[in-house]
Amino acid sequence: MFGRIEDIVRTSGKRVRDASGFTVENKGTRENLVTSMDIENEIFLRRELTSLIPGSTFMGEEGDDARVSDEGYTWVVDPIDGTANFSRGIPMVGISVALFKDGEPHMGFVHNPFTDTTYSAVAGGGAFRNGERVHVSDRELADCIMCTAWCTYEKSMAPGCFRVSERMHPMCNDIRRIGTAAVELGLLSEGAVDLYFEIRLSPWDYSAGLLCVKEAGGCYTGIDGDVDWNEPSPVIAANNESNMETLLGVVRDEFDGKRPY
Ligand code: LIP
Repeated sequence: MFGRIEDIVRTSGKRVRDASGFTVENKGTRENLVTSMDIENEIFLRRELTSLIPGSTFMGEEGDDARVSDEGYTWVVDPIDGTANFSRGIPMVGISVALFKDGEPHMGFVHNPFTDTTYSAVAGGGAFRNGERVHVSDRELADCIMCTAWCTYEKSMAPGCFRVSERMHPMCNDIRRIGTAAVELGLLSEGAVDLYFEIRLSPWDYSAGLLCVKEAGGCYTGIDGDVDWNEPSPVIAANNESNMETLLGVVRDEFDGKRPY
């Protein structure tokens, strides 16, 4: 099953990599884009993945409002994470596929077709990059690179995000804004980066990437408890508990300890 899912994800990646002539539209706010390739790839992934496991349900960024079921299998999919990058030809995008089993993350895949990189994980079975086992870094805070964003889709929350960056920057090595949560969490799982924070992400952005982080020995949390697998959530992730607690403390301080939406 693992190999067959990875094959489907990689096949969808070839379609995204070779796409041309796609249209770009706004979804809600001016900054929230959707391309015809997002929609086309979600249709492909929905068809192929639900056929793999008859009776499985599907939650996709571009589709209906399905929820992770407490029994059986649910796919949680972002057909192109980093749509703004994709629409501009910036080769940092992630096709993110998570398979939930009885309400918990079971398998996760994040594939960047432009770098031919696939992060993957199986619950209890470890995390991988192109089939090779990976582990988060052991860097202490002063040597950490943090991936983050400043809430592009809800810019009213940006000031708090900027303040988190302003406070973390002197404590760590540097900050990166790559524009795809899924790939940034994949980079955390392989030890390329060490911290991650966004105040508002959707389950399809982070479900696969957080399983990779956890199976690679990292940790994650929401702002006031666990991340939510069915609703948009803040996401704080790190290479170890100590660094996560430091980042979480700054985030909770800047957002009064609760999600601002
Ligand atoms: C994107 C995330 C990114 C976030 C963007 C956007 P999308 O997902 O991966 O980290 O900062 O605002 O949510 O919308 O391109 O699938």
